[in-house]
Amino acid sequence: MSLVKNRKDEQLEQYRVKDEGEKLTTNQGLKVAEDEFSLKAGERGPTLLEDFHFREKMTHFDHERIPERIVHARGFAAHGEFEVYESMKEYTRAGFLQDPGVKTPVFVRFSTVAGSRGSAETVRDARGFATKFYTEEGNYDLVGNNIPVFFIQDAIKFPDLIHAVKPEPHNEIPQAASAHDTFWDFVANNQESAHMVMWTMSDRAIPRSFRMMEGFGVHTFRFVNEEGKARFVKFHWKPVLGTHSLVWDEAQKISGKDPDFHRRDLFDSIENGDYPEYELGVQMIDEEDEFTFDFDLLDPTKLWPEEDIPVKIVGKMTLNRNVDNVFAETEQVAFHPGHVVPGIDFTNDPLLQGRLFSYTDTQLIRLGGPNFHELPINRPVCPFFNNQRDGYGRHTINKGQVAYHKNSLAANTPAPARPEEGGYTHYQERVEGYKVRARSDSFRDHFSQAALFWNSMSEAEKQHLIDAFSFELGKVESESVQKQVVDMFSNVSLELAQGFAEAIGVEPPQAGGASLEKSSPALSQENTKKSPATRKVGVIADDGFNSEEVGEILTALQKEGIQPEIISSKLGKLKGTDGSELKVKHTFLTCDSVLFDAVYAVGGKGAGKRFYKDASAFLQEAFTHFKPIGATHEGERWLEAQEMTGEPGVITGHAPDEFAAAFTEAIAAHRHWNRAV
Ligand code: HDD
Repeated sequence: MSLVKNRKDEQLEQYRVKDEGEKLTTNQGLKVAEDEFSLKAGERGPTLLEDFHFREKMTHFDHERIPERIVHARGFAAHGEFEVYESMKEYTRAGFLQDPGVKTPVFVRFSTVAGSRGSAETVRDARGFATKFYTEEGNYDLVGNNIPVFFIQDAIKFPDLIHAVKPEPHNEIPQAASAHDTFWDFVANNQESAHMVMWTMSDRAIPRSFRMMEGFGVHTFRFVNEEGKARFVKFHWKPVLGTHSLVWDEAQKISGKDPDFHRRDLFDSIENGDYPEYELGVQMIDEEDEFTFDFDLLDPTKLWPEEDIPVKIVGKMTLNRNVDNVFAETEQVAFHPGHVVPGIDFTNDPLLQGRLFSYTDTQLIRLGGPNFHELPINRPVCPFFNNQRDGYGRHTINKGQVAYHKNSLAANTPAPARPEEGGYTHYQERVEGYKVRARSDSFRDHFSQAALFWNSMSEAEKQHLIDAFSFELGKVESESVQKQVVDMFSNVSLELAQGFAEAIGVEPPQAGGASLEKSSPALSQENTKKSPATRKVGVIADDGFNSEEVGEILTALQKEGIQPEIISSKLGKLKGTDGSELKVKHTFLTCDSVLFDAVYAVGGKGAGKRFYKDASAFLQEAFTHFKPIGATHEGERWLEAQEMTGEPGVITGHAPDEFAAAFTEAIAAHRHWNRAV
């Protein structure tokens, strides 16, 4: 655990308890003399009701579970800090965005959306990216996803969307997956989902790591400055390591080999001191320009192309501390898009408006009452005072006789604050209109930005999209639904619709496709940052490895922040040619090719037939997942035998320093799509 201290950390310290080394007591503080046998009438007799220790222990256990989140149930979180690079005073009066040098404590929870709390983490899904800033003006929550748009335009449809994507109610299948009839039936009959579906069928929905995905606030919010001038704003998190994904076959296999893949990655990185970092970016549009775009700024199925409206990078968040207790912190944390601070305000996006109701409502059932803000993880670091009282689980002991406003007995306190004292004032937007249940015409174009996304993809990414649609629709049983989906996406791209129609046995459409030619290079992961740092390399070695060469190469890789882990046929230590040793971390039985970013085949004189078989399977799988592969000595011969030599991203046959440099570059490239597999 890091020694970093900040105000939130100090606050949490009051609640931390270490039981180790203490005497066992009841919750009333009574020391307990025996904890293995219940109190009985005779050694073989019935248990007695008066056994208060048994009753208390059992009752607590019986009540240990709370309802899981209806969405985003599977999540993992960490603490950190945010610091702004330059003052944002010109745009917003938000205190935490004013002073470089001021570190605001944050708590970030990443999640999948559809799966239950115990589901696998590398499923195809959007990822939640929820950040709580513990600012001096109160908590500010940016409750976003790793996808910049949403499936629906109006919150009233959220229960329908979620009912459709969750396991089907008659058999509770499938878990944490959208590859089933009800989801695709929803998509085809709610075509506003087209754009987000393009994202969930893309590589974005199978991130390599929580550390390597973008975050988006999705909605258009408002920044308001000291003078009361407002601008529309969209929020972005940009991962310093770049945005990288798994391949689908690999993601599915990881779900079985390590269902905790993403939390393990986050937890281990923080423990190693490889702190995940994300830069905060904002896109801003002046209020006067609200109607100058070919989409509606209030429509949450639309993004603002970064080439048209640049992302201004304004600060950095560093996650530097794991939680002490997952239930107390990660499970009990309560996010809410309505937790804002002065200088940040809402717009009339109908999805956002509905969210502003839903989040408190869900905490009431999940956390059992209206005092969830008093839980240590949810408490602001600034004091809070009001006339709210009582309710389940109340901790605060409010003194005095007055709990109402206005009053004279307490000199009319706690008193509302004026804006200059930090009081929140809502942006005074002029609104008028008839009371209607309707959708604006400006929300009706569902396909242009879906086509923009398609146009922006590289060839490999386009193929992944076709494959993903083919997989998902291939699992749908209703031919009618399959056909409707083909028809729907022929409005986005004929190539896409024809590609997956073919694969699922539906007559491919002959006409269609959007006329849009525009693309947005920022949407393609081909153009993301590339770095070898923190990449895991499986090093396959056995006794008799070439000590000098391997030693030099591993040191060079580690210098670049690459993390080699030795894999062999058994645990223990391997002896090299000069007697030096390598500690084995995994055997072929305890790990798998899919759990590594790259493989380095070292071999060793001791490697027999069985070893060769295991190593070959490992390499073959890495090869088909387009991973960087390096090989020296016996390893090189293994690759030759499998005809991998010379393929892109396969590094062999150099002097150790040249090999290490070429392999590092191949690792930084992430995957080598132009390989013949
Ligand atoms: Fe939501 C949780 C993100 C639309 C209702 N949502 C939740 C979480 C994230 C998001 C990251 C997990 C927070 C955590 O880690 O505890 N939700 C989004 C985004 C949306 C969105 C980016 C679209 C832009 N959500 C949305 C709508 C509704 C909800 C339209 C309902 C009207 N969301 C909820 C919820 C959850 C939730 C039911 C479940 C648990 C919770 O709130 O605390 O209230």
